[in-house]
Parts: sequence; structure tokens; C-alpha cells
Amino acid sequence: MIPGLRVVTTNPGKWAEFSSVLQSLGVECSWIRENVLEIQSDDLGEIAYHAGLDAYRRWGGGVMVEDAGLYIDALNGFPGPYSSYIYRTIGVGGVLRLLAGVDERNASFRSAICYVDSYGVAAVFTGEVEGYIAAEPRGSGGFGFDPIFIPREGDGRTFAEMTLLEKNVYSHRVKALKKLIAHLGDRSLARDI
Ligand code: ITT
Repeated sequence: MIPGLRVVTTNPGKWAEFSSVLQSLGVECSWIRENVLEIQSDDLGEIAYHAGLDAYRRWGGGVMVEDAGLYIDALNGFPGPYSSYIYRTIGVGGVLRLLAGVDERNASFRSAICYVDSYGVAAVFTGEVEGYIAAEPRGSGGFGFDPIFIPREGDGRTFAEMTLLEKNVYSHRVKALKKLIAHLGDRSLARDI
């Protein structure tokens, strides 16, 4: 049995994606809609790790947090760990303006999830999806930069043109979450032996 998870995020879009996968796997989950410590670093995993320890200090074991970002090749990986700030300041339109006239549109979304167990042991799991930045925003689903991100392995639609379940097939977030689930599954199997 995988223990219940408490997901700490202020972002309702992230919670919707996490909870849809966890519920489909029969894993109990609940939402803690609070901010956690966000250190300054170029490394999503390091940001998530410190956020996870902060969440553990405040709410105890069985918590998970995520740090995620959009990495645009032509901008040397910008906005990356600064994605949340860039979304709130210049937004989707501002990012498209930075890429005006730029043919190289390769980009990726990355996710780092930190899970902290009841002993205070933290583990980080990462996921990535490669794709392209669209010429203009399309679609009304999802959140954040979804209207301008086209996954490479998709059918040309942006994430915002997909249903939540379709986005889950490709998503960086779900790839990281599946690694966490495998880790938790292995541990409870090991305990049963
Ligand atoms: P929490 O820290 O409270 O979880 P947040 O939205 O601030 O919420 P992040 O610090 O991880 O989360 O910021 C990631 C930003 O990157 C997010 O606000 C979006 O703008 C963008 N982003 C990450 N994953 C995304 C996705 O699946 N779709 C669209 N945009 C995404």
C-alpha cells in the first residue's frame, strides 16, 4: 500500500494534474494550498529539495512539493527556474515577444518533485517533456505557458488545446510523479517482505 500524499502547492492547475493521476492509481491525496520556501538556485531539484524540507517542518511526513519551469533553447534555458515570476510579469505574450523573428523554437518543460517521508528523509524525482514554442497562443485549457507549448511527441496541438488527461500522457509533471510512485511502491513492497 502506498501511503497517502499531501501535495503542497498554491497552483490549482498543478493540483488538478497531480490529483487526477494519484486518484486513478488509487493513491489517497490531499491538497495543502500554501506557499513554501523557494530558495534562489539554477537547479530545480535543489529548489524542490529545500521546499520539501520546509513543508516537512510545517506539516510533517508524507508531503510532496514540486518546482517546475519552461526552458527555451534560443534563450539559453530562460525562464527555467524563474518561470513563475516571468509568467506573472511579462506572461505568455512577453515570452513570445522575446522570440519574435526567432526560428529556433525548441523548448522543454521540466519538473522536480521532492517527497519527504515520516522520518524526514527527502527524495527528489525529475521529469521532462521536449517540444516547441508555438507562433501564437492556442487553447484555453491547462495553466501557465500551456497555450504556447507543443510537445514534440504530440499531434501539433498545444498543451492548452488538450484535455487534462491528454496532457498527462506527455507531461513532465506526470513523468516525475510516476518515478515517485514507483519509489513508494518499491518501499512498501520491501516492507512487506
Ligand atoms: P507552487 O510553487 O505553489 O507549486 P507555482 O505556479 O509558483 O506554484 P513553480 O514555482 O513550480 O509553481 O512555477 C512554475 C511555473 O512554470 C508555473 O507558474 C508556470 O508558469 C510554468 N509551468 C510549470 N509547469 C507548467 C505546465 O505544466 N504548464 C504550463 N506552465 C507550467
